[in-house]
Amino acid sequence: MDAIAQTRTELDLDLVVTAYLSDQIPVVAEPQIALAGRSNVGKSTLVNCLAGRKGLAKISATPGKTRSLNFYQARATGYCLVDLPGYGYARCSMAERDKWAKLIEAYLSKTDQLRAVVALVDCRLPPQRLDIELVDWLRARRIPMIMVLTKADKCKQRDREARKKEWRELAQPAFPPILFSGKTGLGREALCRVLAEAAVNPEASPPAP
Ligand SMILES: Nc1nc2c(ncn2[C@@H]2O[C@H](COP(=O)(O)OP(=O)(O)OP(=O)(O)O)[C@@H](O)[C@H]2O)c(=O)[nH]1
Ligand SMILES: [Mg+2]
Repeated sequence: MDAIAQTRTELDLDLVVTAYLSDQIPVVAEPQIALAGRSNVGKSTLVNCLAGRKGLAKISATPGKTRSLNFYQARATGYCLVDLPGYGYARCSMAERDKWAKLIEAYLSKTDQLRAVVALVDCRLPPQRLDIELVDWLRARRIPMIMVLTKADKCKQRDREARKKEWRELAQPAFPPILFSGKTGLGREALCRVLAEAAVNPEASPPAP
């Protein structure tokens, strides 16, 4: 199925691997796109929205729900989405961030197939320190970035556009920031198109070591 046809349907996502520790991280041959962002920002909700299946990824109003790397294979498109644990919520955030960084570094060192990282930020909030750290971290590793502004259904149109502009200037992502709502499906098709493009984009190939 070509990428355009795929954007009109649900992504056929299957959870194939869950890794809690670095030695559980698999070597996956397919192109991969990872989802990163603070706890509670809506990463797992986005997976479910793309798949059109509410119970595929576990979501929770309590931050810190996802504690593992979860690999979802998008069968028809041939790439993997990797739902990363959220970070930056616990009080001991330095230790938590250190753990997050180690797990992600372990992941990055095992794959040369990472094509891009989707950086999710909450549309309702001005850029947060942890969001900026993530963006800087990705930029330092030359990992192409797709910015997704989540919970757009809870944000006024004027504020949404202002935030989008702010992030475009701040992060200079590989693609224009996407306003997204897991509740209404806003931005879903645009994101599917960008994911399909990023997965095959030779410009967006392995990050610098
Ligand atoms: N209104 C609205 N609520 C959302 C949206 N996305 C996520 N939520 C809610 O935000 C909460 C957290 O969502 P999750 O998808 O579990 O967030 P996460 O980023 O995976 O969180 P961790 O696994 O802790 O890192 C849940 O209560 C969701 O229902 C959205 O687009 N709109
Ligand atoms: Mg989650």
